Amino acid sequence: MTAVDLDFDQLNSTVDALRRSISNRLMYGVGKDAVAARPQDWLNAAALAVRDRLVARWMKTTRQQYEQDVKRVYYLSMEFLIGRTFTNALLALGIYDQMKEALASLGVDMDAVTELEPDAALGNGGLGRLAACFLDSMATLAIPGFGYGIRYEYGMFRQQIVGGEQIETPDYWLRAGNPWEFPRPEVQYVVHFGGRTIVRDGRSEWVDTEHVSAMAFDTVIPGFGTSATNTLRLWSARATEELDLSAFNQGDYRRAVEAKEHSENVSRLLYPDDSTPAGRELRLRQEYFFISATMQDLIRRYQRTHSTFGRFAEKVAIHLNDTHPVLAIPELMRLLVDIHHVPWERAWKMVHQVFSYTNHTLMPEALETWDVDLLARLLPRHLEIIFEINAGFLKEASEHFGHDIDVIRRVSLVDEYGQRRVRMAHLAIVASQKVNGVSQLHSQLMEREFFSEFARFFPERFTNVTNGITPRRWLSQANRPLSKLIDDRIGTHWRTDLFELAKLRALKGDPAFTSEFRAAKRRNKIRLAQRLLEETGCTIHPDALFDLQVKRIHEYKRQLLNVLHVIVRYNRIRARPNEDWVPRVVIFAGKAASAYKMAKTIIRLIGDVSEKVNRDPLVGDRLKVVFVPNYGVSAAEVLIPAADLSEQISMAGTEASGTGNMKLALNGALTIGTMDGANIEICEAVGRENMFIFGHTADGVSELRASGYRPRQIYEHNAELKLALDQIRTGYFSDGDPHRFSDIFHTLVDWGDHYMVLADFAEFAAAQDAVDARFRDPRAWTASAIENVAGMGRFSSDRTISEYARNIWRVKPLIVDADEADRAA
Ligand code: B1N
Repeated sequence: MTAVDLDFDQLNSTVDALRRSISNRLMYGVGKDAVAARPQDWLNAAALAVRDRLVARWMKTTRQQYEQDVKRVYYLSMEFLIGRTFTNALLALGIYDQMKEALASLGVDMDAVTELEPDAALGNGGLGRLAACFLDSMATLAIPGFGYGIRYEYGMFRQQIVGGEQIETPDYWLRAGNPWEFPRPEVQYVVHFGGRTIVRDGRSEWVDTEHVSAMAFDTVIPGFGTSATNTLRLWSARATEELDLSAFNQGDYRRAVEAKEHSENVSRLLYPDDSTPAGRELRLRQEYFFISATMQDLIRRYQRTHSTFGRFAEKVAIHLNDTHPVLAIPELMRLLVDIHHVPWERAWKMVHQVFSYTNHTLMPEALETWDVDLLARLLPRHLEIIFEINAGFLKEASEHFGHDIDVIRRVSLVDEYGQRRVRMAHLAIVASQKVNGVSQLHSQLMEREFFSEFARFFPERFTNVTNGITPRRWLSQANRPLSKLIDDRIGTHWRTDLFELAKLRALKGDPAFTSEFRAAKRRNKIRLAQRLLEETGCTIHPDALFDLQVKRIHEYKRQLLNVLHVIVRYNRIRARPNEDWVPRVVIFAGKAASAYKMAKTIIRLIGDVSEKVNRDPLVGDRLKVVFVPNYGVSAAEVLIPAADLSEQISMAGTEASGTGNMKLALNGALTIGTMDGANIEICEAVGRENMFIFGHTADGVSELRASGYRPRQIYEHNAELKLALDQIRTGYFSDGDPHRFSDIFHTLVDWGDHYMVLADFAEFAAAQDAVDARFRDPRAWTASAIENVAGMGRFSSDRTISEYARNIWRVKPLIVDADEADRAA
């Protein structure tokens, strides 16, 4: 920053200046008098005061981007799971303490009003949260990046547990207004659907379409410790004509309004379907809606400073966050060829240079495909383009693979088995210059198994970029006791260079540090215990081992393995109540996709087991089971810092990376986990002796499956496991009702146990015993916890984004201030 900017920022950062701004914003922004203001009004006024301070930086960054004619990255994602913004922005600006004091001087408790901010929950889970961490890192590293997505009016549903069952209620997060967004009614694009294609003068045209307009809403993304900012641009659907005038003039007012409603539905709600199939027409409309507006917008931005497309690939990188935005590929082809009259071959070359694609799952049922008939009806021109891309690709491929018809069928963009479908991952791979997985194991499985033919054909295309998390939100903001301790010992620089945490290793033997480290964890555990008491009426003791499994409910993540162990432990305690048990609180949190029956039954089972265990006087504080409703970013910020043990127990080969595993280890939890996803790299970083690794490896899983897996045999030979499963089957946890959980029993014992829960059970239980043994020795436990924190440097999303910037997008950071520009020149 220049000296002038610094002075300006400092002047604006004083308690006095903030107090004046808040009062002003309350009156002129919110339209309230201090005596009449409710807590929500104060929050909005304070948020506007913070936003004002961000805007100056934002304008400056945008100006510099134009001046330096930088290459820009467009990060296309159907999901951005941002959570709350207020505290995050205060920390980025370095005005947290001043704001707290300013609000206090106005008689407002900042902690209380902070809790009123709704989460921006525009995502399902890991994939959406990753996009949010990436925005934070791109801004912090001054990478000129734009997030593009949909401004859903209803985000991820709110989860309530009623009578043990998940009930979904809508999340209308915009109810109290959104002080962080800037509506841009002047930035609107028409998006077409339906119609048909014709050829006129040798050119394809898409005609007789229906239209929706996409209107931009911008949010500033502040960088930490820099004046650089970025933009998240979200599209909202508007009817192209306010009302259907013909219907209106015919006196059919209701039909006119309905048509408007219908076209605006496209940005109404987030599909709550994480890694489970959601093949519905409205979803396809959403995907096309947002990428069409985005492609038009980025072409317009490019054309503002360039008169031909000659430098397009030098100035633009477009990243596909999974296949959900893949229609951007045929859309860019269409815009270039049909609208801007670029010859096909040249357009295809440009498309290939700008796109890159990250795969986030290999679960066959989650790989997106779209019915050819549906595409023909909704996007006929795009289907033609996809067929043409496929023809070109198959021609090359059959030369390469020596006309092996089986291989050609497998790699084709169109799945011809049964009802014809377009394979979106194949389209992404064929068009992109780089394709990556999100952990070493996952990228390996992509190359060796799922996309092996593509990897042979395009070996230079495939690469790995292991996921990361932002230390600003997940340590600095969520865990203030530990952050403060770290600041005191090694300084504050770790926020932008997480490798600094390695310095903590030297403090492992320092008694003062270890006892303060333990005290910080205890404070977080007490905070969680208080929240749980308020919210669920459940009492837990902060000296117990807090054992967390917090993530979407899915069979592959194996919450059932955890529950089975809880039941076995419960039976053991009842059998030998006088033994010296390590007290444990097993905490579950997570949402089930609304149509995923088995996931919902698992929630029910957790609830029923918790009822039985928590009420058993013979068990007391030795074991408690809690299901925390409505898991989301804000809940995670309270739960994760309080964890002693992190459950990362997916069947090896199924969890692409995981990022909760990183958040928990960064907050000093020890991991019990399988050699899956990023667990393997965490293990490398923190040392196997500081984790509890168990279970089949990915290769082990394949071998067991090939050799004929028989779960019933395991059931019959493991008495403790058999008892637990029989209790589930006979209604021991369900008031004698044998039907409630019979599907769970049969899935595990009789129907093949697809995720090999029983195969890993014995080792899991043994690993849990090792956990208890370590926990009994607080010094050994704390030493391992410190090793975990110290080893987390490489899991900063700053490292991840640097890799994307260098190897995939080939973009350089913006030169942020004049001094730097001088130095560079
Ligand atoms: O993406 C995360 C990974 O850390 C997780 O391991 C992975 O499960 C997650 C369809 C998905 N993969 N696929 C999805 C989300 C929504 C949807 O509609 C699929 N989410 C993941 C970040 O890399």
